[in-house]
Amino acid sequence: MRAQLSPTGRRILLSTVSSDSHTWNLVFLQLLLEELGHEVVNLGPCVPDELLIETAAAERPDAIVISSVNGHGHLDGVRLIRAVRADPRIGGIPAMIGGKLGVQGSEDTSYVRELTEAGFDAVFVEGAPEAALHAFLGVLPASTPARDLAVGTS
Ligand code: B12
Repeated sequence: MRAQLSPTGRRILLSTVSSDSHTWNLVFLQLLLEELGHEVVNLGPCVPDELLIETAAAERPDAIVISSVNGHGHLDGVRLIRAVRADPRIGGIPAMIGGKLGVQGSEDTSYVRELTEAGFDAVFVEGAPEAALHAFLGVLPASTPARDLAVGTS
């Protein structure tokens, strides 16, 4: 059953990348986003690109939020977002990524440009306040009501 969306709530597909088995970052973000009035589908750890793409095509979220902390996020993220942008069903969905995306610590932000050029709309580097994510989601277009999706309208 779908939770009630707040007026500023968005339907979020939350995931990590295929190599990443860390879970509490996803749990934390799901709880935070739900507390802020968003509806979250959390795919959990080690998500194959194909699973994320097919879930996005089925769920038609307002945004895709990727969290990765194992240090491979900058590599897996580029591959993943290129695949998302190349798929005409979901290529226009706003997407953001954050966490511990590299292995050089919070000072290293060299991957931000690569991730944005590959297709992410926003990259939240380590230490960025989660409030920034909420603010970014808040400026996205209002959510399509779930009942409209159920009858297949767009
Ligand atoms: C628990 C843990 C594990 C557990 C995970 C168990 C599980 N089921 O989750 C296990 C033992 C499996 C594990 C494995 C590994 N881990 Co580990 N792990 C940790 C540890 C100790 C805690 C992570 C955690 O749960 N944090 C709690 C959550 C709530 O916080 P968080 O993850 O930091 O997420 C916050 C922010 O990053 C931010 N955030 C995250 N994503 C996003 C996204 C957006 C959009 C935004 C805005 C914010 C945001 O918000 C979250 C809440 O504040 C950290 C060290 C640490 N103290 O952080 C290392 C750590 C993440 N692991 C690390 C590594 C290297 C590994 C391994 C590669 C080790 C190895 N050689 O095998 C493997 C990787 C496995 C894999 N395939 O991914 C490194 C990553 C290094 C890096 N990125 O530079 C860390 C940082 C340890 C270290 N200091 O070296 N790990």
